Amino acid sequence: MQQDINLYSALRAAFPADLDAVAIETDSGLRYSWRDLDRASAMMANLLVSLDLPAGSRVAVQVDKSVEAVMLYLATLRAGHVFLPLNTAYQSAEVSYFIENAEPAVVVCSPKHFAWVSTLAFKAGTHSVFTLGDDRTGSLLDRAVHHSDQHQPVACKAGDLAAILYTSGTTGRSKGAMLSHGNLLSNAQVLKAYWGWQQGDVLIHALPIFHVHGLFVALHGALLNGSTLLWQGKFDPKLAIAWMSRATVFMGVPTLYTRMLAEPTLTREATRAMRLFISGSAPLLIETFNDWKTRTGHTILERYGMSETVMLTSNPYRADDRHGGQDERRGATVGFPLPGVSLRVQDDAGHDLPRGEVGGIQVKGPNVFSGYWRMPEKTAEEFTSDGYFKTGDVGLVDERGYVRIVGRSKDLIISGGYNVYPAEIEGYINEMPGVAESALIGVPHPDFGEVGVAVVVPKPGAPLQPEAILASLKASLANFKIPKQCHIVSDLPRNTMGKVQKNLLRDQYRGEFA
Ligand code: MLC
Ligand code: AMP
Repeated sequence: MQQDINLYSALRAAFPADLDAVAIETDSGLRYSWRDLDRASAMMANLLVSLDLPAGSRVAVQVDKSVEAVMLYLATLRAGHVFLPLNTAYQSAEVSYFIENAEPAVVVCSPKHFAWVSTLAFKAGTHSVFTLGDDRTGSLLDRAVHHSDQHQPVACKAGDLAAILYTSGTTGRSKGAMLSHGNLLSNAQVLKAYWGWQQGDVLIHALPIFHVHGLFVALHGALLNGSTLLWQGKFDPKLAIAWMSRATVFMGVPTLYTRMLAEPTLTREATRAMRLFISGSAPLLIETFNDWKTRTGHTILERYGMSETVMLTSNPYRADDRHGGQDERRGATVGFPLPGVSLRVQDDAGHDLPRGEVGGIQVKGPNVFSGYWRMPEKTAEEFTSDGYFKTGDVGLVDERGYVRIVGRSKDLIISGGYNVYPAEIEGYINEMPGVAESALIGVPHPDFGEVGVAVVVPKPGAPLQPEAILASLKASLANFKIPKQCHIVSDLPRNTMGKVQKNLLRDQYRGEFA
């Protein structure tokens, strides 16, 4: 259920009584207390208030991971504005689109990017541009320090916007998923109970904080439990394992698990103090699930979610008798719909499918977003007439009630937990001189799970070089979107309708990184 409360107030209420206890300890040895989080976010909130912006103004943030960036997120919630986090890998063409589309009143960027980001932002009508480095530098902190460390969070309705997360579309431009205070808080409360968060829990936070997984699932989980976070600016498998003797919870995308499995220090002894390992954002291979169990004795809990919905399903934390006493964490499944989430599988004609049959996964619940920012038609297309959100994931509910994801109806590659939309990359390649057409496909990769491979057809007689195509993409796009391989071919396989048969290309190139 959703409550009319500012998300920050709900998180603040869970802070421990001893505000001088350590809330966050970083990999560079810094320690921040709960009082530090409260006071610094109050100062930043007061800075935002001093700008006299309309309620619900967007605060777009593209900065390296730091505790101060968390404070800025909390400050934005407190002040009743809308947090818009951006992947640090995005380059100017990508950032330009987000700024023009979201029209943020405030933009916060890394000091090293101030020149180009501020040019874009002021052109788009942004009121203020601040900088924030990952070493406690930048104009945001310089300005915030002059403001009071007392701030009363703005009163909120459950439906008031808290964040906008951009997610690329299979066609056209990225869409901003609008998430409310109620969406985020209700999901965090459900996960707190479902995953058995308990006193004394300590979370290893190793993910970026510009996506649902690191920003909401991991951060809210710890804050709502008053739990200390061990904070990595960038994922370091050796350090994560070393920290496990004094932590209890770890959350990661599958790549983080495979990278830790490659470390000889990952043993039963090293993980003895740990209570829970959670994986999500991309499919966890059954080999990884099994290897982890063999090496550590722990069974990874896999869950499933999206930017538009936060968390939807989860394997059980503890076996209970809701499903005939049979509950356990099962590899290659994403578990059961979370309490409050209604999930169904439908065929293309809009009929509900029985257990065991594969179709489109649809969901409804207090966690599901209200729509895409300023895109009412796109929003309408993605919801059914009875209010279910069409996830674009294809799967089934098995005979025991576990949800299994078997594919996607959206043309999407998930690489190391980041989404790459082939349509966007193909659009760039097709604009290059000498290119007739192209296809981007996802193939298995031992580290990233899946990576993009570009298959390009030249115009007659055009001398195309794969390296030149990749270099040209690198100049404009975020690094994780760059295909890991490029092939020049004479034509693309098509079906009788003229549609490119990506499945045949995938079969042809699937061994590329095996
Ligand atoms: C980095 N590279 C990637 C990549 N990450 N390529 C493809 N896919 C990725 N995910 C590129 C780098 O630019 C570099 O290229 C080369 O690959 C090697 O980089 P690296 O140093 O090995 O990568 P690293 O910086 O260590 O990053 C890997 C990673 C990171 C796995 C730690 O990708 C990561 O943090 N992923 C987590 C993403 C995440 O949080 N997803 C949650 C989404 S929320 P070059 O050419 O520059 O050398 C969501 C909802 C839900 O999906 O359910 O949770
Ligand atoms: P994003 O748009 O970044 O939020 O990515 C959401 C997508 O990630 C979902 O629609 C799924 O396709 C995928 N995803 C998330 N968790 C899992 C999981 N455990 N298994 C398979 N796919 C997942």
